[in-house]
Amino acid sequence: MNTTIDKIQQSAKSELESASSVDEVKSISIKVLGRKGLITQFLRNISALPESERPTAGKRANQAKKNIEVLVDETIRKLETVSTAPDDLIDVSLPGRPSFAGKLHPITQVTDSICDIFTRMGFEIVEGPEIESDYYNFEALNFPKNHPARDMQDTFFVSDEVVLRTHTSPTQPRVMEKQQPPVRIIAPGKVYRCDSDLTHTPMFHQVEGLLVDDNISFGDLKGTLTAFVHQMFDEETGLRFRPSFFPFTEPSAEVDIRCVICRGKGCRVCSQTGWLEILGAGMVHPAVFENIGYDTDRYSGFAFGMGVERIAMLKYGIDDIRRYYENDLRFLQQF
Ligand code: 2NM
Repeated sequence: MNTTIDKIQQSAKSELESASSVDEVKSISIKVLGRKGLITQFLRNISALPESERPTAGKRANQAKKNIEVLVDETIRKLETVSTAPDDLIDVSLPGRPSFAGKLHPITQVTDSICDIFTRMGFEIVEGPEIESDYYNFEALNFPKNHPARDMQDTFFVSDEVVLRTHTSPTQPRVMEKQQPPVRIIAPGKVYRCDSDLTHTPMFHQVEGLLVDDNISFGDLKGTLTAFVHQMFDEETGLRFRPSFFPFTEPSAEVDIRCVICRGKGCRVCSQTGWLEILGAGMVHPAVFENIGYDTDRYSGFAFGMGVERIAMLKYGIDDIRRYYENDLRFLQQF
């Protein structure tokens, strides 16, 4: 009799120990403790025992039942903890999520390298307002009242006398008004023109330079810009100065470099000419110095201006300026 109840308890215990799911535990529980289970059957059979053994057998069976119930509960609790554990635990062996490192916009990078080159040649960086008076944007720079650049088609007017600057050069008379030569400055920044296509955006970036001192010649201008091009592109890059016209310089020149794509053979980028226009320049017009009050008998100077987007397009071989402003990370992350 005792051996039977011991066997039931023993085998229930070992089955529960090796159970791997809650369902399995439940079926063990039914098999042992259920209405038709082993313990119930055992209790029903007690009447067949000699009378003297019945009380002890009953007590032992009930004790075994309680023991197994406790084991069932414990086993279920253990299995439930294990099965929810993966959600709560941190698996330190998994690779980490990559962190996203930000970087400077390609136009900022190119503006910085242009500024670095001129800073090493002794130029100082100056900045001015993007909302500018008609006086500094045009009048002081010798753009006459009827100049096409002053037309509504090209210039964003804030009011009759206030514009979004169309170039960064207004910064320069602002500096000259406050100091006598020598002046050696570059003015980087945003400028605005009412224009939009493959090579023009209504907002773009310029760097303009100005140098004023005794005995400044066109040779100084050529030497300075040649040094710039050789550092910006490479030492082998050829330059060409073509006569041109700007209201604030006389003489004026347009500066071309040998095509960085085909090296001068002729290709789509240089329209088969072998040359790429990269900046405008010239000797500062005496009328500009007269507006400031500089002694035009003593001082001369040169000035130049370049579009940063254009330089960046040539440097990186990009054919659509709008790529810079679409905020497409697949494009921007390449720089
Ligand atoms: C250019 C081309 C030629 C220029 C002139 C001046 C100033 F203020 F000195 F008169 N600043 N920048 C200049 C001259 C800019 O950009 C295409």
